Amino acid sequence: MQFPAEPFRIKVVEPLKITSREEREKLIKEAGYNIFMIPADSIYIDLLTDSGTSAMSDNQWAGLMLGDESYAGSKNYYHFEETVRHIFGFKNVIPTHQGRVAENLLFSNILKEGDVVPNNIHFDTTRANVEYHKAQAIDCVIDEGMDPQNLHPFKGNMDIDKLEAAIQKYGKDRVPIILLTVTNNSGGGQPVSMQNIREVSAVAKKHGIPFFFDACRFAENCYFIKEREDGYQDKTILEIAQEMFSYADGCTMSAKKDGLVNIGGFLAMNDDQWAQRITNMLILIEGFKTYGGLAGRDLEAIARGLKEVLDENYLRFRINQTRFLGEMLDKEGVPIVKPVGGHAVYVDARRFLPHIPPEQFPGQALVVELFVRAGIRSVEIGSLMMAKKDPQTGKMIPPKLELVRLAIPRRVYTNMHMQYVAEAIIEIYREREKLKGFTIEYEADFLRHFTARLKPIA
Ligand code: P70
Repeated sequence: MQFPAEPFRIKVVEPLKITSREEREKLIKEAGYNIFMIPADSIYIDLLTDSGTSAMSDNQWAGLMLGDESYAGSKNYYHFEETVRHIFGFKNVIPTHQGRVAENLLFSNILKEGDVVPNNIHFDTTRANVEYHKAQAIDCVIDEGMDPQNLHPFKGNMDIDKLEAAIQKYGKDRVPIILLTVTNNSGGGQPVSMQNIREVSAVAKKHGIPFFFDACRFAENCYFIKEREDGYQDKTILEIAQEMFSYADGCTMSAKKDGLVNIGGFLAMNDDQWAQRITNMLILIEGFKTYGGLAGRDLEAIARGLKEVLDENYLRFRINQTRFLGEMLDKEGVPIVKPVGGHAVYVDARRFLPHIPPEQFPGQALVVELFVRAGIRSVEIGSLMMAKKDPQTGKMIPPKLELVRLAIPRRVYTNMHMQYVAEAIIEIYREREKLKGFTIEYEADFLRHFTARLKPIA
């Protein structure tokens, strides 16, 4: 079978607007060639992010009706707490309205100026939250994880030597926490092996440093372990998750990914003192400890989503849908990051458009063309989003990779949608010499990709 069939059927539909090429040309021009500025209802297939874009199940929607909106002690909180404890195993469960608040609360309570936080690769918001506290975010992923062609099965693994070297260099007193992001989003949605998790945990224990997961896509990581790592083929996803989290002291979580909800997150940890300090701050900025910025019904949807995401039929479909989109592209020679990760396919724009230099944003050229030609929204992760400026000359220092991410929302699009996406990209690939680069007309001082205005090079 070419595709794994969807393990769900459609009960409610959301009609999609089909626009003409002329309409899309006008829209993107008005948007300053910035895909973040396009109204979502003018997009046919939206692959901007897999975060908060999941379709909830009938069971989750039914759960919303059981929302207990009591200020304190909502019954949905207890269901949520019990579910998180069962899967993640951590004693204290602190709800937040999304992942970056969990990060902020954690770092506000443990980081001080000059500290260092190692991770496989920090996601942008994690890095920003570390740096906001005047600490340094260090990426210690294995070298294979930075090579788009390397077929290592666990490209999200932490390089244990790099981790040890960082602890040696800065001293363990300046490393208040070790993080591990599963799957490794910034490296292409690549998994971390259980063996590697054990090794990271051993290093953390040896030095007495707490070890936390950034657990957004934990279930997808567990599926890869089951598929690829010896000894896990006969274990359930729940058993794999429980083992994985047993090696750590806590986690931050954006439930907008593997929680299968549109909003929500949490922090969970074993240490009572940390939990108490963080809870006090939660009450200051998010709300009481039994709702943390969410409604009771949201907590119910998360509790139900966390159980559903462990379903192996769901995960098999999920991971294979992403993989098959990647394989359709790969078969036609379109350069992509391999192996395909869990939540997205990443097109290698540098090899796709070698005639467009990084200063002219090859990834953005592809993003714009994909929208104009087919109404598909993707996102550039290259020189527009990630470049740094040389402080002396002001010249742009391009990042290592020029990528375009096609992130797949969970349970939202069918395989036929994926085929449409693949065909559009393959068509563009065949005519790739025609694509031209862009220059920047306006940019903000930081996070410029969100608001930049661009101009096509004639
Ligand atoms: C994404 C979104 C969010 C995220 C994450 C990891 C590993 C924490 C968070 C923060 C963000 C995004 C990027 C581009 C376009 C739209 C959205 N990732 N850790 O798509 O969680 O958003 O709940 O605060 O991936 O990768 P939260």
